[in-house]
Parts: sequence; structure tokens; C-alpha cells
Amino acid sequence: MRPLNDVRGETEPASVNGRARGVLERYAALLPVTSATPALSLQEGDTPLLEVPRLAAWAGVASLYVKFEGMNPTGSFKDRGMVVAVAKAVESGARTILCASTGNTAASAAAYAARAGVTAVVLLPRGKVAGAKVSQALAYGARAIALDTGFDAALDVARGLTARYAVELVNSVNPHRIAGQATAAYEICDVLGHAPDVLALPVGNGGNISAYWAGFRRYRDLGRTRSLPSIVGGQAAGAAPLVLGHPVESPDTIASAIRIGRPASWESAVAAATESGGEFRAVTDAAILDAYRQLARREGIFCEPSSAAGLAALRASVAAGRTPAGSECVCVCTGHGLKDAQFAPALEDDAAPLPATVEAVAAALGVAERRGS
Ligand code: AN7
Repeated sequence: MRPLNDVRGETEPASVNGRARGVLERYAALLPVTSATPALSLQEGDTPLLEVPRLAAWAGVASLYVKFEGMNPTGSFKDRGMVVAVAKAVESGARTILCASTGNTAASAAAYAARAGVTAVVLLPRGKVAGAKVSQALAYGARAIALDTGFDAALDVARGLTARYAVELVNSVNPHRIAGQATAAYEICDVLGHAPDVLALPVGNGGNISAYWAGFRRYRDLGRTRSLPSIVGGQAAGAAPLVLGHPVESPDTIASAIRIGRPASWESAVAAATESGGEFRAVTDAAILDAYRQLARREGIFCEPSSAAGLAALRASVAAGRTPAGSECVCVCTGHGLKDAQFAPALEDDAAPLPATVEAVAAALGVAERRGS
């Protein structure tokens, strides 16, 4: 397989003299960076863009790449926007940042707050966030507050708080988050040398789909790509307000990261799907888990279940004849599998333990003995 780091048309090098540049440094010219913006970085960005031929066959498309955003420093795409939002908050004199979160935003906010020397407060829907994400936020020293509600109402509280009190909101309604997340679109174009025909990704609050669409358009306007992709947004069937066209009161899905019924970036998310000629597609939990399993087994990519909703939606879109099978596609896998591993053990049979002997294990494996032994 050809390494994809031999880039064509790269305009912003990922490293200089062997030192990785984070998002703020690499894409400074395209971000709201001033001479007063702190050089905050955990070396986020520059994530793998993996060519995945076996997964392409499964999804029914001619060409498929996975942009594995789980390889960011806190294990999700949130780091791209968080580094910008926290740097700008610090630049403006803020000492406390705040977000509501289904988990990944909280972990990222906590990490960048620690790195910047400010306080993070994270509002979490009680019992609805994957345990590893809560542990992560606490490990970075965040003040975590559980609220007896879902994500949507927690975000209402976060917005209400930041409107009245001197704390900086770093949810994706903060435009610096969107500007930072747009760098993923730049990277895809830098590596491929052009924009793909189709970009598929999971959609919850609608921030990331808005950021990608803004990013691709920006690169087109700068003359760095000629075309724009169609964007396919995957929503869990039990939490699919953008597919239904109305908010969902009690969103329900195993994909906890995208268990969101009232997306804050509703209008820009709809604009991204419609203006790009793409669509939103609802996928069942079973289809999400199937895509999750295929990513790991066919290509060695372990993402969290929510992350696989984009791939599930792409496959469904092709099967429905909506996305042409001949397309060159990029599927964004937004978070790492270790974030939410509770569905992974079900992939393996729960075999009873064996006696700890070479013979017992060899017999169970059915492997041939070496000649002469
Ligand atoms: C793995 O962390 O909303 O459509 O509070 O964690 O931009 O919301 C997470 C969202 C996709 C959806 N994949 O992105 C949060 C939060 C993963 C995610 C999304 C999320 P948006």
C-alpha cells in the first residue's frame, strides 16, 4: 500500500524541521490568529487519511478513505476547534471555560484548559456519557458537574450561564470552534490534492458538518481545490432531528456521542447538506454497530460506535442509489474506540478460560506443530 503522506499539492506543511505543528501554527493564515493569540498546542491535527479498499467494497463505492480523527491528542476531532477556542478565550482574558457535552467536547476542553493554565467546567448529562470520557475530563482536572437531564437541556444551561456570568462558552456555537474544525477539510484536500466527491460523517449538534462545508468552500475560494464534495450526514435513527425535520424530545441511541435531539447548528448543518447536494440519512443502531465492526475488522480502525454513523450512512446512501457507486469518498471517524469500548466485547465470543498450558492453547487454536519439535 502506498503511504498517503507523500502529498501532492500540500500548502501548509504538517511539520517543520521534524517538529509537528499543531492546528494553530499550521493553519494560522486561515484562522483568527493575531500576534496576541497564545501558541497553544497538543500537536493536534495531521490525522491519518487511510485508503480502505476492503471497506470501500463493503460500502459499495469505487474509492474510500477514512479520516481517522480519533488520532487527535484527546482521541476526537474536538481538539481541532478546542485549541482555537481556548487560545482565543485566553487571549481575551478569560480564566474559566465552560461547555455542555456528550463527552468528547468535555475531554478536549479539559485538556486544552490544563495546557493553557485555565479552569474548565464541564456540564454532563448524568448517566449518559461514556465512562472513559468522564475519567478523561476529570484526569485533566476539569470541574465536572452532572445534570439530571439530556445533552440539549445541558447546553441550554451552559448558554444561559455564559450569557450572564464571566465564563467562556466553548461549545461549537463558539465560531472559533468551527474555524478550527474546518482544518480537517484543508488536510483532506492537501493530502488528496483535491476535494473528494463525497464526505460522510456523523452528525449530532451539527457543528462539524458546518465546519467541513465552510472549510471546503474556503479552500475552493482560495483556488486550492476546484470542486466541492457532497456531504452525507449520518444520524442515529433514534436521534435524527435533521432527517425528520423537527427536534426530537427524548433522543435514544447506543451512539451516546450523537444522542442529541435539538442541534445547536441546525441551520448551517442543513445548509451544508443541501447546498453540497448531499443529504442526512438515519441509520439504525444495528447498522452503526455493523459499520463499527467492519472498520475494525476489515481495516484495523477502532473508532467509537458514534464515529461509525458516517460510514453506515454512506453505505445506506449508496444502496438507496442516492450516492453514485463510482464516487471517491472520505468517511470521517470522529472519535477513538477506546473512548466507548462497551460494545467491543460483544464482538468476541465469551470463551471459557483455558488451563495455562502450551498444549491447551495449541489444541484450542488447532495450529500445526513445527516440524522437528
Ligand atoms: C465522536 O462532545 O456533541 O455534529 O458534546 O463526540 O459537531 O456535534 C460530540 C459530538 C460526532 C457530532 N462524533 O459532532 C460533545 C458532542 C463524535 C462526537 C459528533 C460528536 P457535531
